[in-house]
Amino acid sequence: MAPSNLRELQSERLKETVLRVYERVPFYRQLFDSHGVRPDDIQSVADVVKLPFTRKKDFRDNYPMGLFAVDQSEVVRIHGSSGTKGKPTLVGYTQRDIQNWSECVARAIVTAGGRPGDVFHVIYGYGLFTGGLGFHYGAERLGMTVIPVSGGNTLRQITLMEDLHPRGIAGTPSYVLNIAETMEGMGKDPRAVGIEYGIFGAEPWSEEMRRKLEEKFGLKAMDVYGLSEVVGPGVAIECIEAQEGLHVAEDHFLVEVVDPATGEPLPQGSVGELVFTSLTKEALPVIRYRTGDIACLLPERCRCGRTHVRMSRIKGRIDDMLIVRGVNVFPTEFEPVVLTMAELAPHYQVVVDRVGALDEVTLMVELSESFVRGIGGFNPEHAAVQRLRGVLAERFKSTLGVSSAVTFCAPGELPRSEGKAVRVVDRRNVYATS
Ligand code: DLL
Repeated sequence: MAPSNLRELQSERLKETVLRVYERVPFYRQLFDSHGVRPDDIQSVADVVKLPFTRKKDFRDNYPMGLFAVDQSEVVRIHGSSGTKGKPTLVGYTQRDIQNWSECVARAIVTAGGRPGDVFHVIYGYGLFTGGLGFHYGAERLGMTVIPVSGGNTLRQITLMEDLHPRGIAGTPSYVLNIAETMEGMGKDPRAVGIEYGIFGAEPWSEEMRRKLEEKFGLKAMDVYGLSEVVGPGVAIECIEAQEGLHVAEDHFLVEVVDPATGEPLPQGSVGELVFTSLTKEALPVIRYRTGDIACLLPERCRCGRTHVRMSRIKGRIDDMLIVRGVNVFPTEFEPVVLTMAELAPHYQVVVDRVGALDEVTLMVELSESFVRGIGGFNPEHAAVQRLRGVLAERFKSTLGVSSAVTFCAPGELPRSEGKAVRVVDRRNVYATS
């Protein structure tokens, strides 16, 4: 769609959404009133900045269904945030919402190279999490042959992949890497499955992880972004043509980037916090939802020809940001260093502790099996491991600007993910007295 037509469509839909929440959701009426905003102040997308923000806390305070704009009897499905932190957030969909969402996911799958008739292996968890069922309905809508495997049971995943030869897969990058390594451990080559495209998201990952997944499976890896409060997967996806930036489904979701500290809108291209306003949702419209995710919008038109704006990879979450001796670091920034060193396995955790008033960061990382074999067994005191410690410290200093302590683990020692990987272990509050 030409950008000017898109703006018109967005403006119409924004006006409808604002009116809908004002009339139907007491929370929004109060919020708008307290900010002195009336629905007819909003005449076009440019007016979105007049609206107040909403946050995760608003979902918690109105748990379970206080933000819904329809009667419960019109809600055909409930999902929840994966709740890696605190209580889950519940979200709901009308029949029409499910149709629109499926349409978004179907379009996302096509953008990533999927076609009707493809065998499509869904590894995202089925259940309250939006990943499994979100992809499932989108893939069915597209007319794919969907294998609803869900997460876990790695050996069964492998058998099904070997027997059904999916053209496409969708799952968290950390778990799909885990599947590849399990296959290699069994003497199998993941490339033999013949997967052509993988749709990876739901957790932060890096270009190095993309290269690793592409190399192991011989597939093309695309990044998919979404969050339950907004809809689930399908909010944005990379195209297979460029694999550079994720096209936002702008006819359904209005995206802004704001300064995380002040909430001020930032010019296109600046890095800040993503904020979404839904444009077509019935059951649970969201107005200027502060995602906590850090990214930027890419102003240039994509070479695939799509006109929907692209966002960068997520650089991290505001609440995961560490301040190590005054330097801001996202835990994901460790990944590129870890994944490019042959001595290390691609499994790591960032442990944060507080020593006095300062954050101390320790990277726990596994040595690779070949390296351990080469030095005659796992021995953190070995001279080669000590040398490695020095090399790593230097790389962290030069790429992240901070030094971090490193604890080497034996191959297989760190927990493996079957869904979203736990990359940060925060010990700062363990000793807090309450
Ligand atoms: O993770 C929805 C989803 C399912 C997206 C399947 C992609 C694929 P939640 O459980 O509500 O929903 O978690 C949303 O996960 O705010 C981000 O912090 C993070 N996240 C999601 N996709 C990406 C991504 C689903 N591609 C939260 N890169 C979001 C980095 C991501 N972080």
